[in-house]
Amino acid sequence: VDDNTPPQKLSSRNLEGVAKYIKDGKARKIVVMTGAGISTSAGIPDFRSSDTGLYANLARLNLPYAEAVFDISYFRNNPHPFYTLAHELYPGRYRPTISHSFLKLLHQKGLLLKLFTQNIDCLEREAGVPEDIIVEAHGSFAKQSCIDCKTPYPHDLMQKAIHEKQVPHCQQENCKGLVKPDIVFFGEALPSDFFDNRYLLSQADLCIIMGTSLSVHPFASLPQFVGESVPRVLINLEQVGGIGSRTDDVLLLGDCDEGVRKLAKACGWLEELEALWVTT
Ligand code: CNA
Repeated sequence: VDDNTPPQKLSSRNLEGVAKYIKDGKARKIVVMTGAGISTSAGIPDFRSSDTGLYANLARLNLPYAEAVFDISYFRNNPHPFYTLAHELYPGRYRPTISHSFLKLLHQKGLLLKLFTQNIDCLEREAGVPEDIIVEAHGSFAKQSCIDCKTPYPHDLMQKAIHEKQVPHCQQENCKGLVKPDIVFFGEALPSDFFDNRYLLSQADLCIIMGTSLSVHPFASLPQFVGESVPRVLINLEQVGGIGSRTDDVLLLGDCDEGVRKLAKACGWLEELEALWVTT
């Protein structure tokens, strides 16, 4: 659509239009999709930003190609690069951003139907979004198991291994397989939770997409399942995933913390949001 095509649901295809739609009570089932960009201001690098992204900074791990660090066959042969990275990314060091608190605020207001995140950093949980609202599409550091017999591995031992930069092994007799956090690697299936909750996208009355390059499938296809005339808002440094092609798509290009502050302000929630974030 060109910019002159009138929207069907929104009064205008901009921040004010989205805020009015929310304030008028038309957004009661919001689905949010997030990626690494909502955690960069917490100090966790994303993958694909050209200088600061993880892939641009993996040379020291001597990988054959950057994605190998999250490749299950590579991990079987050499788990050390992943564990070096896990040591840096492991939850506990980072604090949720105001973008995470915005998700908590939507939940508190009873407006958040589901949050689909690609992030593995657990910051959505730490910001107070309940576990049953979150679909961790690429898993997370919350659990870990043996890659061979799938037996869960105790969390305290995992924390110890990460802290001591050791590679943990399965404790089952006759197994001794490698243990890995239940993060979805390239070559592994997504959790059933992802597929079981996809139907919710067709029930959404507003979709917000934040901090993702929408380049990893099948996650990247989620916005297509949102109803044709349902507003989709992209809060991201760059335009991605064809968002902008529908009549009610809104692009809020820029930093996502800034974007959620502006949206909260336009909804009359800014003070509440800042207060929530400070106490997280
Ligand atoms: P990505 O491919 O690295 O894309 C990040 C996107 O966010 C890009 O479009 C950036 O332009 C944008 N971005 C970066 N910083 C900001 C900012 N401050 N404000 C707004 N936009 C910003 O990451 P995706 O999540 O799309 O890729 C999916 C991978 C990345 C998943 O499998 C994750 O597991 C994986 N990942 C997760 C984390 C984490 O958990 N924090 C960190 C790094 C990578």
